[in-house]
Amino acid sequence: MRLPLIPVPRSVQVPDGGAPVPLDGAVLVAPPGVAAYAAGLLGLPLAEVSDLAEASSAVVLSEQPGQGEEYTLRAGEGRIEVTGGAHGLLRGLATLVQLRDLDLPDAPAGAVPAVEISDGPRFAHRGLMVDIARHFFGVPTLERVIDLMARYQLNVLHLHLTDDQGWRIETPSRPELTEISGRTEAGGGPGGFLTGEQYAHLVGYATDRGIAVIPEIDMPGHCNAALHAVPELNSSGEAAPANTGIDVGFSMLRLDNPATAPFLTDVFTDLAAITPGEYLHVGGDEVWKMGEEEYAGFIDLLTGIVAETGKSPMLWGEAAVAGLPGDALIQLWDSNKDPAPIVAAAEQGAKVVLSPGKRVYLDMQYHEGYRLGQHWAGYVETRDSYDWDPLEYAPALPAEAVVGVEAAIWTETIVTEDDLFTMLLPRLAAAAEVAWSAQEDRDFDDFAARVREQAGIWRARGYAFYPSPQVFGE
Ligand code: TNX
Repeated sequence: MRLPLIPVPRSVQVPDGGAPVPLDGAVLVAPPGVAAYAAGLLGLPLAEVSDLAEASSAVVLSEQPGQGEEYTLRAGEGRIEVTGGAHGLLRGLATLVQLRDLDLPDAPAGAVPAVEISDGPRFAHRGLMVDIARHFFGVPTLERVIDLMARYQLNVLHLHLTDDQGWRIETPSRPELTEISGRTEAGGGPGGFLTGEQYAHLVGYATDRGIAVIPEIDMPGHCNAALHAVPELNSSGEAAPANTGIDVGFSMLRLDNPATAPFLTDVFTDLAAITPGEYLHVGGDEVWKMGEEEYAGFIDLLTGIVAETGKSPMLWGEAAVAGLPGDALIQLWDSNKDPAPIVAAAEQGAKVVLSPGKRVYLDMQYHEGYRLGQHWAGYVETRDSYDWDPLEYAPALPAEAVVGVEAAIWTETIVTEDDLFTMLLPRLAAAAEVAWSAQEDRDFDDFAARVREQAGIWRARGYAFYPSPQVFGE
């Protein structure tokens, strides 16, 4: 039996004639770090190891320190045992939930087939960037995004929190940012922003699922929301008008403005204070109207401020021209640009995450004339997101510098939650498998068959998706 799991695990063995394990009536034994989350996810009561002898069926999670995200899952004879490090247990749980939810011929509803799985990720960074600046998406939608990410073994949620159209994160040192630019968005809608409390809730929700949140404040371009809320950032001293269009590349801060450096220090210090993770993303993309020297000065300033906060900087690929510190994480996105500066930075120790537009920009239209999305990087159908090898994508990069893959969804044209999930699915599942599974275990037709099985869960959970003809047929 081929199990329709996504991403495809490293090794799956289905013993002949093994009886499925019913979850109905099972008890759960789990270490404290994951117990509450696992009990909620599986809907099982917690028990002690000493109770196991009497339990007719049980799920037992046992933590083995130092195993990273690797896990094993064994189901049979009334027991489901998952072993791994703290994060490995979470990945094993994601697989267990898929096994429970899928309609499998050999297991009744709610039961898990007898199986032995041993699994672990190809890449350490498996991300999704969500732009909540062009159009705002709040806590309920982002929780549903995180749920989906957890289901498919993704582990980094990158939130694009600011852009020309709005400022989406409460920034205590500069309250006017959200008071003024929290109310604007592309197309003139009401906007919105995350309060510090809501943001902390999301970070906790993600952390429970083994997902790190990387917040981005995009500077020194893509900053009209700041120019609109903070007059002194403008050379004229007057607030810029709000921007509700979707052009890029026009706005920028100025390095010689005495208000600029204190502003950046304030906002990134505030951001660091609500970020338990290692990285702050400082942007750096598409500053089209700035000279090279001023741009490099900005990148130095930004990476210096991030260092002061004790974090490491993440930046869009073009920032590599400035020369980056060895702890930088570079997000390569534009396949048309010369990769030499990124290669040079990688040779100095920087790491690279791959976000090639023509593969994993999930705001690209599925096909010509599709009702959502743009197409500057091409049309991106499911197979485009799936059929590529990250290590062959930028061959000049030292392989050890490539730490992962990050899909991105920009929201210029994406307004509703259904729009968002229609663009994410099924391509996010493809990106997740690219990032997790070994290249030699991947095959598009096989993936498409598994997506058809997974779509039942999407329907049941109310996730909109694009019925790609490549997957579902014409
Ligand atoms: C490029 S990718 C951008 C974004 C746009 C996106 C639209 C990148 C770093 N910048 O500002 O939203 O294209 O696809």
